[in-house]
Amino acid sequence: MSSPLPEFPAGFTWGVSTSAYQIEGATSEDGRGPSIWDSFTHRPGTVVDGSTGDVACDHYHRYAEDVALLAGLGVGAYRFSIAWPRIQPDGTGPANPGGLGFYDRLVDGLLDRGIDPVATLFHWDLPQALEDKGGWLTRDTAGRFADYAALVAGRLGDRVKLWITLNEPFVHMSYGYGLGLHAPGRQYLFDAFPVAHHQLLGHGLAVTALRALTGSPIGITNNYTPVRVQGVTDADRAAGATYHALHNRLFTDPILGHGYPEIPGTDPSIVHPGDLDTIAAPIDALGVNYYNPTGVRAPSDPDSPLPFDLVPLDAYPTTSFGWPVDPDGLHELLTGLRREYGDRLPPIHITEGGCSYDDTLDAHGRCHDPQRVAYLDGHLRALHRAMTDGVDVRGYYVWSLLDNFEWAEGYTKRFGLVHVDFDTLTRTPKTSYAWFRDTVTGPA
Ligand code: IFM
Repeated sequence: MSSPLPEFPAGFTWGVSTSAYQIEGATSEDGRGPSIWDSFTHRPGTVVDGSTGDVACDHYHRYAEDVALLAGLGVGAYRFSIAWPRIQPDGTGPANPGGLGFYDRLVDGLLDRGIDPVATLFHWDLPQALEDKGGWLTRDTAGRFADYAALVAGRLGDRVKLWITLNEPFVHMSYGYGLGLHAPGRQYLFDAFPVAHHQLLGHGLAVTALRALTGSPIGITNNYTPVRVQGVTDADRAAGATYHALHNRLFTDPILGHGYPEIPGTDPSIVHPGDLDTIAAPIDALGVNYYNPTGVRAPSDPDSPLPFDLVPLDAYPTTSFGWPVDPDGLHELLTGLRREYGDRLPPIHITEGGCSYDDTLDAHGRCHDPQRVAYLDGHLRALHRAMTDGVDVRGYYVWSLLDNFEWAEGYTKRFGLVHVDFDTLTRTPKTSYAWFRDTVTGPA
């Protein structure tokens, strides 16, 4: 942080991101139905601290305070997600007025403060009733998702400024249906491939449904990771290529019209004629979430069920999650996307970037988080270099506005620019909040 940050182009969007289950709480109010995350977190042993999102940051009741925090931050956009089970408690049928009303108030509150609402339609909280019918393993869920998207856009289509269909479908597939570490907690390994296809199909159908109801840009958000092969053998390189195909290409190739990459063990028979055209419906924005690179090598156990081992990268400092901090990885992945997809690549929005550290309040009630400031500073410089090198990036959203419920890690990982005391729900802006405000609004 020796020199001032380079200048970003006029019109570049600065924002912050959150998601419904991670902050809202109020899980049974105003007609909301149960989601797979309610069921999962209430099953003993699923979340490290035994916690749930029942209250989370209580954003559902405190959203006005949170909108004021956004206004104080000076951001131009706020990315939040809509909880499907608030809109359709059982995942089908007419919209629940109580659920739509909440997002209506939130969107208007943002617009009143000059903040663009950016809405993600699915950030992993599937209505439990749909999971009971097979969830994303079932083709029907794709159609249900498009119906839900239409209900939301019918109400908010005139005011949401950017639509994101799905958040990180790779993580939802692999953690939720492959490894069982997230809801719904299924452990199907490569048999989870239908979850990829049906999420993609749902995305494509939702894009078409949204087009009819909004003039705002539409995109999808993927999580990307530069693969660092840890080994020198052909088998290590092959393992790296497989992991790259799975994590980085499975959800991007078909959306950008390239069809599916070769992935060993996946069953192509679930892809019906016409599906790839539906999935490749043109999009206006690609959401990119970047946190860290991943070390990969050939499996050390010949009986491993996976065709790769994921290994720690010792050369980097780590966050409290143990994630390696490598700002150059952001430059590498952005220039790599540009190289791989060329002119098919839509404008990129970095819909998430951030880090968890063990942030505490000092004796004066302040929260000093210099590591987060350094993380963001380094990543914004890398982003700027990628833009100078020709990648079209329109915005950067910090994950997250608030410390929140970090899935299987419960409340043990803090990603916020604002500290949350989970006993009192008091919000305390951290040093990084002031730093980001100065970055967004320019020197005083
Ligand atoms: O908290 C998550 C978010 O829900 C999706 N992207 C990564 C974040 C940090 O793990």
